[in-house]
Amino acid sequence: MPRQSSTRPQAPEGVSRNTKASAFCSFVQRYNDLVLQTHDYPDPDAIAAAYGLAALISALGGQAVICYTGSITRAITQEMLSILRIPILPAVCRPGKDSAILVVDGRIQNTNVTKFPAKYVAEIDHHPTKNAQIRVAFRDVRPHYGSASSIVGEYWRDLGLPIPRSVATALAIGLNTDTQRLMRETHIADIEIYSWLFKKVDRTYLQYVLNNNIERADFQYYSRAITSLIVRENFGLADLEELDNPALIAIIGDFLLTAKEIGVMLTLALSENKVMLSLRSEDPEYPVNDISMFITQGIGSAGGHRSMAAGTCPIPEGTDPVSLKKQIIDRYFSCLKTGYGLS
Ligand SMILES: [Mn+2]
Repeated sequence: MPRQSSTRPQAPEGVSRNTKASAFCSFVQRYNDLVLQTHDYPDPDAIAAAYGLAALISALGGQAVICYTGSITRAITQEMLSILRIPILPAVCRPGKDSAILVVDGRIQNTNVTKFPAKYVAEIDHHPTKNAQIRVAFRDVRPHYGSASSIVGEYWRDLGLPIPRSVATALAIGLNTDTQRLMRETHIADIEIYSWLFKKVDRTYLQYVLNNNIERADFQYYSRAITSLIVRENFGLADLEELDNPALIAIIGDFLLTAKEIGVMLTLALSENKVMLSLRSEDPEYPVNDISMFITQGIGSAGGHRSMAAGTCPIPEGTDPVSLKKQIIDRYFSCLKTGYGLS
């Protein structure tokens, strides 16, 4: 049972009863002590959306903590946490068995949401999925939206609550990052909420974070990516070898995709006992959510959007990672030959 508080959160007056924002208010009236869990290795969108929700729940009279599994590997993301004072618990935090968890920027059933032995009661996400839906107390899934931050921004706007500057700034960073500065999977709703947020953000800090996404130490991996790059038709492939940093793998994939000759990009890296995959596509005939699932079928897991996806393939004991990588690469390029025979 959700913890009952003597001061039950109330929906602000004048809120239309049929919006998702008011449904979220009703949910917070029932569950006013929540754990907000992002997908593993949270990116700026996941962190910002969780932060925006935690502040909103608090404004509605409830309370929430943010937790995640994996690590936050980007220096700029770490800095965003400290400057905006985002209260995120370290990866070692473990919710208790009575905790009520809301998953944000991912789905409860995703493999990239490591489960805690607690009660999963809600999900807010913008990724498409083929997983069956489980029963939850609250669900807001908008696969056509470019970011989870956009959904959370709309809650603030639609509830008519004064959004703190740090929350607006974080949401604007998350929205920009996931939509590649409003150029990827961007819905008109993302633009509309961005225009609303933009009036309330710290513009200097927003610009600083968005323009300083990489560090000098990353350049060696750019170098590896460029050296290892193979291009067949419009399919690109790069192998970064050892790199335990899914965010950087994706950033480098985005960079290579900006080459005119490349329309689809697979970037690989080895991390601990797994091969990590990051996929990007700007060719509508090659949706990488389908390609990623085809590549990892029976040997790993994957998912994402038409234009961005990620996956992992564990290296079985005694197996040579080189042969696993070869299998992944062969499957990837076979997508070209088979046309769109992805099932
Ligand atoms: Mn996202």
